[in-house]
Amino acid sequence: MTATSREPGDAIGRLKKAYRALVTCHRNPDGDAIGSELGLAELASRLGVQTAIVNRDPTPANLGQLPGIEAIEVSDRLPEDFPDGFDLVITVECPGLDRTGFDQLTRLPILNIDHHPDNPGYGVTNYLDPESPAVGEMVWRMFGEAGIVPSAAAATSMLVALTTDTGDFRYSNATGRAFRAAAEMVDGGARPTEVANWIHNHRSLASVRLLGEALRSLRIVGGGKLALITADEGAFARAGAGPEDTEEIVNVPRSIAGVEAVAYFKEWQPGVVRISLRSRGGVDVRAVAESFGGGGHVNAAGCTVTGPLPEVEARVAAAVAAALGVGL
Ligand SMILES: [Mn+2]
Repeated sequence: MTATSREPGDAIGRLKKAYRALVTCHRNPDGDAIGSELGLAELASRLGVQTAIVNRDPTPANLGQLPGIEAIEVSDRLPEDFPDGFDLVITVECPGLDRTGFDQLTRLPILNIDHHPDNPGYGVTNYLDPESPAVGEMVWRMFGEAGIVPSAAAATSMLVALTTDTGDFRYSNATGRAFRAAAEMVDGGARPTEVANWIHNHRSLASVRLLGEALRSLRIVGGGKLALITADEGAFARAGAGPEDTEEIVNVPRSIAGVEAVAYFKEWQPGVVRISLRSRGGVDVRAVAESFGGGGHVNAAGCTVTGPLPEVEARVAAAVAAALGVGL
């Protein structure tokens, strides 16, 4: 018998029946996955249920200071005593079981907790709410349903989940429901300033130096609509930066008034140019990326093109300008 519900009652009932649960989330975990796991671990413990949290990929560095984070084990295999030492698997934020990066999970009953609309309900118990702004908010509701007041640490974890999944309460899922849950979490001891610091103030020095290098290269073309930035081998060397330091940089030129698309050219390896494309509104940079063998979303895409940097820049800039309907 399987059960699927938008309400937390069945999930609480299933959790209460367990003695030890394996908790896991999707590969390359984000704040919602990690924060929800930590909230669930506290809820389980308060219900007398033991947990082991095992993720396939490391916790992002900026979440490393979350209270209770040391409970998360990162491994490419399930614990030695799986399945015998457990009687429940809880998957967090996984629209498909394969997203966990583990096989064998079906050897135990699965409690599937997710807010992705395409989750098919592969668990024995499925707590699925596509209207929820974050799985962290769904776990918050589980506490309410169980009549348990979360600790300030758990409230903080769930506020991290909600804050990251709503893009600091700026995305379309920043609904009244999201703000109401956040207000309860803050009343419950979560500190938004601390959460914002963890999420945002953990850049590496090398990434800020690389931002400087990239901004020095800034060119605005196409009548002010297209911004181009580049970090070549020399820029990476001067900044002491590597590929892991390139994130977020592309969003800086996108914030310039009038700019509708950005192309960011990264060459940390000679002759191989990684390109990140960003746009606003209906400007389809995915189509541009696809024409160079890459892919992504309409407003955020990428591709890798081999060849001399100036030549690659010229070809890709021309394609983005065409998508914008402007000349260079
Ligand atoms: Mn989520």
